[in-house]
Amino acid sequence: MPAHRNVALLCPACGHRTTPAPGPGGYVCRRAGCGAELEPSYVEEALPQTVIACVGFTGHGKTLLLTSLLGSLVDGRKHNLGQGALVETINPTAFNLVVQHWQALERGNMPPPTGRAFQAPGICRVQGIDGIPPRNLIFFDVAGGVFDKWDPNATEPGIVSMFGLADVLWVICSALDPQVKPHLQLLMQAYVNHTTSHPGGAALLRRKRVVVTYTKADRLLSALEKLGYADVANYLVDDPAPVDREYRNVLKYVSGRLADFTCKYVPGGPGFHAMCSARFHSLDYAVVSALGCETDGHNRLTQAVNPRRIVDPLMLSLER
Ligand SMILES: Nc1nc2c(ncn2[C@@H]2O[C@H](COP(=O)(O)OP(=O)(O)OP(=O)(O)O)[C@@H](O)[C@H]2O)c(=O)[nH]1
Ligand SMILES: [Mg+2]
Ligand SMILES: [Zn+2]
Repeated sequence: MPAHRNVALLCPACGHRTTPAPGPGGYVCRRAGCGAELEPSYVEEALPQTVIACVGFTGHGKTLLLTSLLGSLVDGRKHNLGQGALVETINPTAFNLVVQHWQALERGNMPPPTGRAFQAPGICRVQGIDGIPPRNLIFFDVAGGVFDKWDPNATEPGIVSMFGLADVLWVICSALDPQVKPHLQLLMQAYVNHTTSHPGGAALLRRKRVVVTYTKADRLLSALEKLGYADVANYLVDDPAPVDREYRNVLKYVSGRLADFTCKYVPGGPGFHAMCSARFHSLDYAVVSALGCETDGHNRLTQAVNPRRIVDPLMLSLER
């Protein structure tokens, strides 16, 4: 039997780790009740993988960030990952939706809110990024409603499994937004308590990274300026530099400035920062705008979609 059939990989349909079984078109998931087909290139080119899970209350911008990031990367739109960077989809069904949503945005239409709690993750292969060996990226997006009352015993098993598998948690927060519940510590405390109450839980957390991503930066600009973060506001407006050492230094600088902003101005920020610094492998901050402009309140964009800094959380997630 080829060695790759013994490699446990993540099944995009059920969100569990599986060793592939032979199937009609190549391979299928071995888990009872799933049996989904697995793409041969996914099974046979077993690249190292990074699992990224989006965590955040409803309406904070998880789906639009993933739509802008993955839709534009797969589309080959201009980005600062470098000329040789190649991003390819592995499970076309999950990506069809992302690409449809991205194309809707390019026509000025907003995609609908995330209905089902657990969605199949999107998997893509990235290569040719300076300093980052080829790897598979696996993105989970869930409906934020599950975080409003995080109860692992009552939550869909796919979501609990997602938390266990994630290498990086993207904590998605629309800071200073009166329309959405923004308490950062509440978002993570129940999950951290639950995990550390199990044997090995504290060690599991110490292997995970946290990247807080402040969304809807187009709405934050003037507040950032007023509160003494004009450097961060300028960073959002400037055109992104290509991914190189200097860019990485700037990312870390901005991350530090946003840590300061978190502890001073974000509800639940100081407790969150202290807890995540102590519990997780690393804690970084980024700020993005998936749209780059405001919506008109009727699901239309007021200008052409113009994402800002959406590659930053990804780069913070892939750094060693
Ligand atoms: N101005 C502005 N608004 C945004 C941006 N991103 C998201 N929004 C607004 O926030 C709303 C919610 O964004 P979603 O990405 O659907 O939020 P979500 O976190 O996926 O929400 P759930 O799926 O309900 O958990 C959108 O419909 C937009 O109105 C942005 O970059 N700029
Ligand atoms: Mg969503
Ligand atoms: Zn499966």
